[in-house]
Amino acid sequence: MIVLHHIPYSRSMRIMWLLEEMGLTYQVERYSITDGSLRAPAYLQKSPGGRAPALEIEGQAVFESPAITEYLCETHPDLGFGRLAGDVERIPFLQWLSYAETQASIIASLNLQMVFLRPPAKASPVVLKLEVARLRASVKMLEQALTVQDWLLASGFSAADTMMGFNLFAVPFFVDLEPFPAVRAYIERIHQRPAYQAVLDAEGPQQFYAQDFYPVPEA
Ligand SMILES: N[C@@H](CCC(=O)N[C@@H](CS)C(=O)NCC(=O)O)C(=O)O
Repeated sequence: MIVLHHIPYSRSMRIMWLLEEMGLTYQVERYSITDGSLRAPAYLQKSPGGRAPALEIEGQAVFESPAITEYLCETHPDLGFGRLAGDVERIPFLQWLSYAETQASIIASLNLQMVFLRPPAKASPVVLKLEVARLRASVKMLEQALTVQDWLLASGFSAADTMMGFNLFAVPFFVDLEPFPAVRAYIERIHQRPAYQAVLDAEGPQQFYAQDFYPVPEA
């Protein structure tokens, strides 16, 4: 039995989407970032850092979304979502798995400063401006890659794309995507995949962001 420990509309969406793409049967245990459930001793045994996702599979718990993604791809090579050792795309595949986390760390910082911080705490507009600029630069890199191909790898859709899906759900809340037509078309392609739609149906309306866009406040 596979159990996904999941926070709606978080990085664990990556794993839910990959499980859907793979057609695997799984159960979902839902958590909230704010209610302390990630700090429960039973959960810390599965994910010692108290983070989601964690995946219980074949009698063990795996945490870190790139590791879970790689493990699922390696244990289901026939499904073709990974690029295993020896594949000509092995290096770009691994790079995109990690790059998704590089970009997600900026998103996490912006979430903390723009969504979670409550008065009297106040984020620094200078830091926010820098973080948004760094996120925009990371989107520009995606734009360059996606201008020449439909998916992150030239050979087609892969688990590199399921890693990036969560990021591109979150990025438009902080960066205007108008100057990035290839990224917008990529998001459109993601939404057209039945497995991604199944995730959205399971998630229901997002309740994480209270507004459509978070502009950087004036200094
Ligand atoms: N590098 C980890 C990051 C996991 C992570 O930080 N997840 C967030 C949700 S997107 C979380 O669990 N946050 C809870 C907290 O920070 O307390 C991964 O990719 O799985």
